[in-house]
Amino acid sequence: LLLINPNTSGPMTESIAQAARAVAAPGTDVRAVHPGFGPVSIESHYDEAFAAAGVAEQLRLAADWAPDAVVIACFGDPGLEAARELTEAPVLGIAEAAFHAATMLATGFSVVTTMTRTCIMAERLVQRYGMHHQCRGIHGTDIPVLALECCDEATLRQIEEAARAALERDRSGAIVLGCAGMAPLCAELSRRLGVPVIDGVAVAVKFAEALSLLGLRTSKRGDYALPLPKPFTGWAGPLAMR
Ligand code: 5HY
Repeated sequence: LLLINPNTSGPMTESIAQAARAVAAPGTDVRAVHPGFGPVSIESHYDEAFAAAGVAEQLRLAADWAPDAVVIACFGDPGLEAARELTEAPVLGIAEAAFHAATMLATGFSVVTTMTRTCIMAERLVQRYGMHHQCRGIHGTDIPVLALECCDEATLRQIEEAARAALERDRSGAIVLGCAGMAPLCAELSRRLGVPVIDGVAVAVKFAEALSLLGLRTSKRGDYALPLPKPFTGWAGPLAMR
């Protein structure tokens, strides 16, 4: 399983990998990577533009060992559709996976994420994935993504309180964690809140295993067919389809 952290923070890649390996089946070899270029955290549309290209770069680099499945471990699911064009393996974004899991556990869920300005990204994903009836609210905490790398009790309490307020305000039954960096907090938050708290990293890994074991792969008919070969100029030259 290819696990891509689309930001370039090494410590965050490692914490995401630990969360994935904690739930992966014994036979699943999780190979965690991040792009060779781009932002250390993804907190804006500008960051996300480069992250999407970084996801494509890592998929192209992994082509020679042909992953059985791919997980994009950033809550904006950057580069998800382009990634699906590049491989026959199932490709899962952690937001899409978490949304689907939440709809199986509660009639309504709330998202608690990092910077408030990134809520628009989750809102657009909810619309794109058709989850607008089940997602009852998306709430920022203005915790910077990289602040989660050394999450103290105060930060954990801040996320807990935001989730508690969201459950009340939205009349939700479950919480979706809006950042891959929150993965290590999932179990403790679920214990404190007494509701399902869904970490998209763990869910995406198990969904990916399930699809792979069922032999279900990305369709190559229509818009997920391989991109047409054409030259790419400048630094992107090596990323061109031959
Ligand atoms: C993430 N950013 O999961 C998102 C969180 C967000 O660098 N990893 C990031 O707020 O979009």
